[in-house]
Amino acid sequence: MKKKDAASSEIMNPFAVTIGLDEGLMLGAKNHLGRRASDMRGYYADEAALEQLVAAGDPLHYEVFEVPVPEQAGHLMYCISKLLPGVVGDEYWMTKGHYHEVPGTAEIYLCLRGEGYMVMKTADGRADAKRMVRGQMVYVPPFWAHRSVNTGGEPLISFCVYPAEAGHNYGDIATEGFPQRVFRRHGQPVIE
Ligand code: S6P
Ligand code: ZN
Repeated sequence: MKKKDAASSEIMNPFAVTIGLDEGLMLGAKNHLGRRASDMRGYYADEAALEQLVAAGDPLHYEVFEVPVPEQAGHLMYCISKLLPGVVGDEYWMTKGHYHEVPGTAEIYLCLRGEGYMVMKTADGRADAKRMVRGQMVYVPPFWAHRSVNTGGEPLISFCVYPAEAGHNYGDIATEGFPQRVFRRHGQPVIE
């Protein structure tokens, strides 16, 4: 079924939202997603190290805050993504990563704090990674799966914006994985 677009709906009223740029939060967020170590099973190279982390208290890995808008073409969804620092074995903490369910939709990430990478891939075999530091904007074009990786010692905080109808496709990435991964080698991030 074709999703409605904003033009076929009532005109909504403008609104404003306060964002904690350094804390990585959105005041009044109605959607708050938190993923813990135990939610990341199957994503890291060192499964035993992940299980140790789960057994040692199952710490929070990342959070996403959203004040939702209608999931209709014409609207823009936006969020704050806060990825905490750490390693699983030698692999830096990362998000699951996803394609968009509507694959021809792009996304903008503006890094507000921390350091890391936006790791990306296409289904036809292309791969890329862009550095994320405060003030750096990464444009994720349509058809590119994307994952953020925190290579620093503080939270990696980003503001993201994408078409509201985009949705998330986690299934393909859960099976395909990303060809590029970021490991700590001699204390430094290395993309392998
Ligand atoms: C949504 C956008 C972000 C991620 C968030 C968590 O399109 O890319 O809000 O959802 O960074 O990552 P993931 O891969 O677990 O959804
Ligand atoms: Zn996305």
